[in-house]
This record gives sequence, structure tokens and C-alpha cells, in this order.
Amino acid sequence: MRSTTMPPSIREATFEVMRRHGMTTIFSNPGSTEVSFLVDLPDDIHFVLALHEGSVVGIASGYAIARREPTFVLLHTTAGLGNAVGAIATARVNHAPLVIVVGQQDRRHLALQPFLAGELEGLAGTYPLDVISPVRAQDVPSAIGRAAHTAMTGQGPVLVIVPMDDWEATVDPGARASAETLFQPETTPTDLGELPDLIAASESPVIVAGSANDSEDGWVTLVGLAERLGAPVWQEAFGSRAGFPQDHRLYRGQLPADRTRVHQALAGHDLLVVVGAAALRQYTYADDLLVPEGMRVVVITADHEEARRSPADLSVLGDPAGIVRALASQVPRRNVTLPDRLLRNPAGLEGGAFRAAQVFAQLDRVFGPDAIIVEESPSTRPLLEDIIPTRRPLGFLSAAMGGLGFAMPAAIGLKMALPDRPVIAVVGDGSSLYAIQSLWTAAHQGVSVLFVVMANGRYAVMDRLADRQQGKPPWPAFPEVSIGGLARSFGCPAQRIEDAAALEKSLHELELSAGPMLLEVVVPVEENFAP
Ligand SMILES: Cc1ncc(C[n+]2csc(CCOP(=O)(O)OP(=O)(O)O)c2C)c(N)n1
Ligand SMILES: [Mg+2]
Repeated sequence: MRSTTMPPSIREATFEVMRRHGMTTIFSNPGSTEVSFLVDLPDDIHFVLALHEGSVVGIASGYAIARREPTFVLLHTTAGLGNAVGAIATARVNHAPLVIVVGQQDRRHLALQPFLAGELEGLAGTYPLDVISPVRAQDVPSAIGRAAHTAMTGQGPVLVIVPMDDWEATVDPGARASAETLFQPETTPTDLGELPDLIAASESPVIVAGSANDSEDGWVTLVGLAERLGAPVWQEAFGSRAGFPQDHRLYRGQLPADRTRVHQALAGHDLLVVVGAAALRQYTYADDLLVPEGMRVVVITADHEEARRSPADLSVLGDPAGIVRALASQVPRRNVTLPDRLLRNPAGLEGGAFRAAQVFAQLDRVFGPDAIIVEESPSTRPLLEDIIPTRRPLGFLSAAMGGLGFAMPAAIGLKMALPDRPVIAVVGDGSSLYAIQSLWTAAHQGVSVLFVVMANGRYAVMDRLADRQQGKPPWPAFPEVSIGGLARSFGCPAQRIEDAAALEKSLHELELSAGPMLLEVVVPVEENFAP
């Protein structure tokens, strides 16, 4: 025990910094270099173990996205950070504010490259917003405070590398070097440059809502602008979040992800207004102009990179909701009536052979608009987005960059942060295997996520891409893999579902707060989908 007259240790000072930033839960998979930090944690600091670092960072990302607060992660030197790099890249693109402390060997013999010494600085490349190697043990607490500020202002992950002997060092009272509080006032700008004129001059504007517009304020302000302009609204292709209510009469659907189909979708419009995304996210390359000839493009985003790289006539940098609110009051109301979008009638999907569409229609009927759908189901994603429109902010979440292994852990973190909303991870069987051990954390912590695994026994989307090349894929199918069996081995109950009646029964009997449940739903490969 430290006597009361001794200055606190770096470890104790770090707990103080963590408390100040609301980071009282540690998500981790630790090793020997982290033991001195972790043993005998104070009662108010909670520890959540995941059995692989991809799952650690995925769970922390879901938690951070839901809480909109910095979230503390602890990883073990090269092996731990290396395992986590894909998930850190996803956290960056999904805007998850993470403070990731990476343990390092003891400073006193680092120069001799001891066992487990890490070459850590460049390991995650440019995916972290910053990588801080405190020069002295004294600088560790303030580095963690600085990392929390950067994670919040830049909305992404920040690494802090801490040698294991630093935790026991004592604090030098003069060592404070990060702002205790960093307050960013909300602003609604008055000067929007050429933006109002560009919009007033347009005969027929069209809006693309991006993932970064997914907030109560973002939805309300963009609905206001769209209604004032009578402009149709598309969701950005492969978005990680929904930027607009998808049951609104002006909503037109997911914008296609290639230039040819973008032209069809945007034909007849002369101005494209992208809010909360870059212009424009694509998937397969098509040899054409990005947008129809003569169309002007405006991008409104808080992300400097998106603002800079978009081939736009005008990029406006700032909080989308504040800018859109100001904009709506400065542009004339247009009197146009658009036809309502023809929505698929989910009731019409039930009956016939059991397939993905029926699964989604049943999920929507049972859980309704309040559910959070975490999507990672490559071949059935378009169907899912069609059948379950997002009707509440944060109703939809997906890995922004397409790296598999996000949905299962992220759903767990979301549910830990938002226990009152139903959280459903809809995951391909192949996708489920990248972070399957996250199920153990859900079971151990009693986190009530419903995992719906679309079990078609193969990488259907990859097979379709190979078909398009008119070639034969070398990768086999994997029908013998039992995702339910794996789930049970991690302590997560599971059921195998082979028809609509079994799904109905299982959803009816499901106790929403009794811990996790995995449904392995046996479905055929979809006939009609275009990757
Ligand atoms: C980490 C990672 N590895 C590989 C891929 C490439 N990939 C994209 S989709 C896919 C197959 C997904 O299969 P499954 O989840 O079963 O979905 P299905 O296509 O059957 O609907 C693969 C391997 C990826 N996106 N991320
Ligand atoms: Mg599959």
C-alpha cells in the first residue's frame, strides 16, 4: 500500500484521467506487459475480456458509437495490436472514438529487444488518428487525456504505447500537459458562401444522405431541407449508417455503387447535394463520368478528408446538421410533388419457399422500428435494406469499409451501451467466423443480442463475383460448419431454423433480456443479387 504522503503512481493518475473522460470500462485481451496495470483494479473500473483482439476492438467500437464517448481499449504489444489492425481500420472509417493503450516491454531494457518487445509505432499504419509514444513515464496520463480529446474531435481511434514499468513510476506534480476539459460549442453558421445561391439556381436538386448524418438532429434538419426543396433523397451506397428516415415519402432507396447505375438513378437532376458523406462511394468501377454530364455537386461534411477528396463544385466543411439547418432557412420553398416510392409489402413476402426475404420480414414484424440492425450479410444486404427500412437514428450499422468480423462484436458493444433497444446482428455464415469468439463475451457478460446467421454454407457473394468472371473459384463451400455448435461451445445458446414456422416460434419464445441467442437460419443462395 502506498502511504498517503507519497505522490500517486502513474497508474493511479491514469485512472483519474480515465474517470474524467468517462472511460471506466476497459475492453481488453491482455498479456504480461499489461499485468502491472490491471491487477487489483479499483472497484469503479470495469474490465471486459474478449478472446481475440479483433473482437476486443469491435465490441469497443460498438460501445463507443452508441455512447458517443471515448472508449478505453488495452492491447498486448505486437501480437495484440497486429491482430487488431483490421478492426482499428474499421473503427477509423466507422468514426468510433477509441483510446487504445498498447502495452510495451520494460523501458529499462527495450534497447536490447527483450522477449515481447514490439515495433509498435507504424504497425497500424495511418489508420489511427494519432500514435503517441510518451517520452517519459511522467507523460503517460496526459498522453491518454490528449488521446481522448483527439478521439472525440477526430472521431476515430488513437494509440498510446506504454512500457510496462511506467505504471509504477510516481507522478511528478508539474507534469500536467493535456486540457482537463475540451469544450466544442455547437454553432449554426450564418455565412454559407455560395451554397444558398447554388441551390436556389437549381431546377431539380437531389440529395444523398450519408452515414455521418445519422443523428436525431441530422435527420430532422435534412427532412426539413428535402421537404422545402421537394427533393428526392437517396442513401449513400454501402453506408455504415442511415442518414435519413427510410419510411419518408421523399426517400428513394440506396444509391447504386457504380457510375452507370448512378446515372440512371440521378437522371433529370441538375444539382447533387451530398450530406454527411463524400461524393460518391463506389464499389465496382464503371468507365463513365462519376455523375451525369452538367450536374453540379455540393458536399456538406465535417470530415476534412471527405471534403477535400470529393470531386465537387463546392465542399462545405462543418457539422452537417448545423449547416443544413441554416441552409433551409436561406433557400426558397419549391412547389413540387413527387410520387411516393413504391415500397415492398413485407406481408407479400411470407409464404412460398423459406428464404432470406421471409426472415427479414419476420424480424421486422417482431422487433419493429426501434431495433438496431447490425448488418454483415453480403449477398442479402440489398434485400435486408429494402425490407427493413431504418426508421430511427442508429437503426442500422455496418462496417464502413467492408472488412468482415465487425457486426458480431459491434452488436455486443452497442447492446452493452443501449440495453433498452433490441439489437439484432444479421450475419452471413462466412462473416460470422471472423469474430466468432466474441459470442463468449456476450454470454459471459449476459449481453442480450440476437444473432441471426444466414447459413447458406458458402461465400455466396464471392461465388457470384467468380461467375461474373466466367471462371471457377478455387474456394470450396463449407456446409459442414455448424455455427450453432460453435456458439454453444462459447456458452451462447443456439437454435437451427429450417422453416418459417420454426422461426416464428423461436422469435415468439425469445426472451429479449435473457442473454444472447444465436439463430442459425438455413437459407438457399439468393437467385437475384448483384454484388
Ligand atoms: C476480413 C475479410 N476477409 C475477407 C473478405 C472478403 N469477403 C467479402 S464477402 C466474403 C464472403 C462472405 O460470406 P458470407 O458471410 O457467408 O455471406 P454470403 O456471401 O454467403 O451472403 C468474403 C470472404 C472481407 N470482406 N473481409
Ligand atoms: Mg454464406
